Amino acid sequence: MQAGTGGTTVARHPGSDGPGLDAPDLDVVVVGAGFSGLYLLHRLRRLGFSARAYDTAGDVGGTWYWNRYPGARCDIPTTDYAFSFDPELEAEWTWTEKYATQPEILSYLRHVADRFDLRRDIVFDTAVTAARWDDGRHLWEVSTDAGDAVTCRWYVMASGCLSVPKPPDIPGVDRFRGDVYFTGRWPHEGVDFTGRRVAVVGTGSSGIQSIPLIARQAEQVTVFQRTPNFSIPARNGPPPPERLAALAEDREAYRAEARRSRGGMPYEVTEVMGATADEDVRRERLEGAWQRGELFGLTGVFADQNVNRASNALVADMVRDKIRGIVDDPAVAEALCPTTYPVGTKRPCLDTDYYATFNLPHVRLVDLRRQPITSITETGIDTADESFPVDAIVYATGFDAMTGALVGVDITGRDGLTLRDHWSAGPSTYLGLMSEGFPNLFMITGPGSPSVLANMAVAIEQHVEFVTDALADLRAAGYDTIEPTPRAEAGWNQHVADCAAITLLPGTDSWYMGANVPGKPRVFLPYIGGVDRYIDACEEVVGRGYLGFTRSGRAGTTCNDGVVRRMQYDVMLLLEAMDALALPPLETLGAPDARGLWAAMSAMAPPGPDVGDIADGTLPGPTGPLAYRRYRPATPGPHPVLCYFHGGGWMLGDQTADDPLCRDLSVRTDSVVVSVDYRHAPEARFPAAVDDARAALDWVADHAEELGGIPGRVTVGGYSAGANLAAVVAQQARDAGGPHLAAQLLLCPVTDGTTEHPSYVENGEGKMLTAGLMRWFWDSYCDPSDRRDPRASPLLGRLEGLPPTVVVTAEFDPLRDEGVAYAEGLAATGVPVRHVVGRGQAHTSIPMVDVVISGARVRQEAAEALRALADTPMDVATR
Ligand code: NA7
Repeated sequence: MQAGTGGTTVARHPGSDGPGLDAPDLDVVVVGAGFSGLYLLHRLRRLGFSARAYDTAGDVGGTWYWNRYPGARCDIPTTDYAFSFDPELEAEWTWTEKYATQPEILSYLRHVADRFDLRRDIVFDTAVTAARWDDGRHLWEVSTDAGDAVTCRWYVMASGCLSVPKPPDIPGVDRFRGDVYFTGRWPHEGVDFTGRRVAVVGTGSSGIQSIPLIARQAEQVTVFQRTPNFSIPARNGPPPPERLAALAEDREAYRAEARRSRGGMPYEVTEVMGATADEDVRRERLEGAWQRGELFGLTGVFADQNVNRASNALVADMVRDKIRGIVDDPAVAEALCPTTYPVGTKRPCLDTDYYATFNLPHVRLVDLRRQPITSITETGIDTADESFPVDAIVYATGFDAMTGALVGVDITGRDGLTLRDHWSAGPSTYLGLMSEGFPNLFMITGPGSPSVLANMAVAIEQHVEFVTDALADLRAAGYDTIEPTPRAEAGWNQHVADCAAITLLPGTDSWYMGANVPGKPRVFLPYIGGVDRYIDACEEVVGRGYLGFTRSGRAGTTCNDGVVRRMQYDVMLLLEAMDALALPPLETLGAPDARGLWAAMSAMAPPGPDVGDIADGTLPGPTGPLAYRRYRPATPGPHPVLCYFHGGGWMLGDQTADDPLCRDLSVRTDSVVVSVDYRHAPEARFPAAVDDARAALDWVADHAEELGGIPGRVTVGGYSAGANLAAVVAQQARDAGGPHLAAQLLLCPVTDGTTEHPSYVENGEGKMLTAGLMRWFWDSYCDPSDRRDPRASPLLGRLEGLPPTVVVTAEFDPLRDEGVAYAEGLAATGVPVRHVVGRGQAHTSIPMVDVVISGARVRQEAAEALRALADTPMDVATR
């Protein structure tokens, strides 16, 4: 690997030509000997690095060493929940079930340890308690609870996402004199519940898996449920024949497909939208998910179920109906039905006979929402209404997920910074792999990586390969430290949060959000963009010379700063979908066909939100009537009025073309929106559209009251070329002494007749509005000699005295810079301006209501800014 392409070598390393740095005891120390630790040791050894792993357990296995409770199984099919790095290993191991039991998975991991002779580099029954970075010697000093102290160049936390059980936060928890068990720390010899009265607290996956088996033995089982979970039958049995057949046919292709998939295993991805699908299609898909018994089946019934509440409710209703069909007692069935959060926003479960267990006479459900636990007592559990004497309590109360194990070790990075302090407001990582200030510290499946939302086996293998390949690359290039830059890390955190924000998941109190641990910061912890997208990002980082990392060593110091993902996730998907359609560029079609295509695409868009009422009409234009459509909010009027002009490069569309956007603006700004058509190029060239827009504005202002508006509270606005017209007529209204405008709203406006701005170069290709298309629009609309006329290029007009203005720009828009210039120009002349930056947006994404969900935040910000500005005293600068 070459030193960073495009990177900047800024300094020579102090010891680069000298005797070299202190040699550490080991190249690598690994914490954990589960899936991650085992594969790390194997790969590190093969690459010639010395390595040692520590684990508090007495043997290998990680989560499968500890979680020995009855019924513990994986809930990804075991055909997929296994290592894929060695075809021989795969060939020699045969799983007996679709979802293997904990003992079978543990035997597999023991087999892996034996086969690759890994135990000789693992220290068991030993916890790493502290790790301190020595910045002078470029190494980590690692200490253990056995009193060992060892130095290493690289330190890898392979400590698992769900490995630190959460202490039950229940009053009186230490008082109980009977037997206490934690599902995550189950006795190795097993537990016989025969003849005993057992309480189980917690109904997550561990509770749901164990309760039916505990009920087979115990004399009495009382389940204390705080939040019901969505669970579907696992339908366990032999490994799925279709997956076995696909693996037998082409193992490598199957494994590659897993890595190119959203969840880390091959799975059919549907395009069926729950919100719009026919009833019989819905029914078939819902029943199919219930019958199939796979988690990704439940979370992927409909393409929109994780972003659209109505679609999600279809899936939730299906599970609730099934629960009601299984559980005999309607009151118990209702208590088992999750109703307070969308399905999939807490980790759903797979079960075997879970709901039917509540039909057994000796099993009782206690709904803690109705009768909360007041205290654990010496003899049992007291709720607000009752006392429950029991012989044993099983706590299935979950884990300090994703960060617990990482901050559980006292890790101190550069300048005495501890990881706990660095993450006090929530974890901050680059790619979920590293954190700034902690050189040479890697995390396997850390927060900010797909991890718990994916097939962990695939997530782990990919991380281990990234880390070990990175170490080999560093060694080859003469570096001995690597650390993310603050900018790269902040950019990744933003991307992780942006991806989550599109979905319903951050709205639910779940361990994905850290909500199950009192006092833990609420941050969406895993990366929800998918294994495939995540791997793309990792590959791009490496391909671009370790983008976002600083590397140092005898080769010097190379800082290759940058952000790997700046575009909003849904904008990226939109652009890819448009690419896949391979539509001819509009500018090659001629105006009539371009209009046809434009109209066809507009017709496919979701309708946008409901408004109070919509009416169509005409108003007098300079050469004939102009059609308009009026949107009135459902709230009591009168309302401010927004006179709106549609986008389409002065050539395409009409007063209804931006229907979803106009509805959205009406709702968000609580305004009557009057969308007025105007004459289009090339038939009617500049300044026909301006003249029409001017006449329309005058008419709307004169008729504000009839339109349901407040006289004198008229705003002008538009999108793209429509925003150009809005800006122009606002200047004209100022010059003519009226109409008085409360504000103007310019969404991605054209303000300048040149196509020279840097944003044209950066975003001129591949983002729907291209530089070529924009040139065609200009050429069709306006002679080159007219383009410096302020009626074409309002940026060149006089900006003083314009009404308060909201300018919205999109980061990936050829028009971005002229929008920015207009906002800056207005502000420089004292016009009150709010510049709303559509971070990660493209020109066409901001108005795509209910298609690009991230655009809603931008429109909301613009609407709030408009309300705030329009409410400022008007004698400031309006004439
Ligand atoms: P989970 O999924 O975190 O479930 C823990 C359960 O314990 C959940 O029902 C909690 O209710 C409940 N809980 C936690 N604290 C309390 C208190 N104080 N009182 C009553 N109930 C409580 O952990 P699991 O071990 O089941 O599963 C973890 C993951 O492991 C699983 O998703 C798979 O990925 C494998 P709450 O929902 O917080 O109201």
